[in-house]
Amino acid sequence: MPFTIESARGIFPETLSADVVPATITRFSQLSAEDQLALIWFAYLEMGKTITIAAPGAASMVLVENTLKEILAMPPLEQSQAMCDLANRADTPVCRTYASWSPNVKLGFWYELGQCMNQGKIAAIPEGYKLSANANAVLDAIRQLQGGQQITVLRNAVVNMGYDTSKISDYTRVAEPVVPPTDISKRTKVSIEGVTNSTVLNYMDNLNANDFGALIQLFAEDGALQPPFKRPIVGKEAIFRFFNEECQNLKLSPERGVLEPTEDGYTQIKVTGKVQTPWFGGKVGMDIAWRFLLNPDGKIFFVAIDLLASPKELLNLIR
Ligand code: ECH
Ligand code: GLY
Ligand code: GLY
Repeated sequence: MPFTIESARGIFPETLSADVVPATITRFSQLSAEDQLALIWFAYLEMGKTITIAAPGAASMVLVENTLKEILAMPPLEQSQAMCDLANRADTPVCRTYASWSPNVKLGFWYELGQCMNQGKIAAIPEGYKLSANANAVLDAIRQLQGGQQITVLRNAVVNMGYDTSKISDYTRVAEPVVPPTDISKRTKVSIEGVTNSTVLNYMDNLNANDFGALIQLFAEDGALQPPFKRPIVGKEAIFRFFNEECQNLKLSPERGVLEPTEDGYTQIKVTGKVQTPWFGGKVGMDIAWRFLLNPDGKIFFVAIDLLASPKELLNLIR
């Protein structure tokens, strides 16, 4: 076999991803828990002036209900402590429960806490809280980012909170129920300038239709998918779980691409375009590249999804 997952990660090396995102996440993670929470609160208030977050679905609210009630019942100082514990990744029952939730359930939980703060139902970030100099610098760095990069930093901060699951011997993963795929009659088809490959077109159309059953059939048994700034997820079973837990209701709008045969019957294809998350819809467009490597059977051996450094990168299709 000419490629390993590790070597496949290097296809289309000219692709410039938004390295400023992991750099900002690292700086953020070095702040105190108090600073982290206050910083997100301030960032959230500023962003809220121009973009609104969609309310989470009822199904994910049911999943966080008990924990929310528990926190609402606490005296204010304990509420603040519970939130700091989450940012500190402490070992508490709430932090263990939180750790078992999928990213969207975690985001829905904080969405509700934010609503409660606005309504004065739960301890807010103290009015006159002064961020440390470092925290102010990180907030400024976030202000400089493009919208898609800002929400990626926020999502990451939320996903990283709670107790470390690798330290919990057994836990049950909690995610929203999977919605049924879009009815065939209501599906849309993408068209991509420069690409007619059916695996790539079906990938986009099936993901847009939440048809994860059909989508996973496009992958090789030992195939891998690499989300932005993450290690590859390897094997059909793990990828299928990722689709069900984290990829519902995305909107992919690929625009253009290039295809070139490579070693031993493999084909590499790069596509660029926009992606919307259901949380922000059309208000935040993310500039994305997909770097596919298809095996000789036309199955996906590897696909990387990159958040691009700038809109200019949408036109960078150099091999
Ligand atoms: C408050 C203060 C106290 C602390 C906290 C607070 C609440 C914060 C809240 C934050 C909410 C943030 C949200 C962020 C959502 C971000 C979503 C993103 C989605 C990106 C998706 C992409 C998909 C790409 C993919 C493609 C594929 O082809 C394959 C699959 C996949 C304020 C109370 C914490 C409420 C809602 C960035 C890029 C294209 C890889 C998925
Ligand atoms: N409101 C967006 C989601 O539940 O994914
Ligand atoms: N933001 C990348 C992901 O969905 O994992």
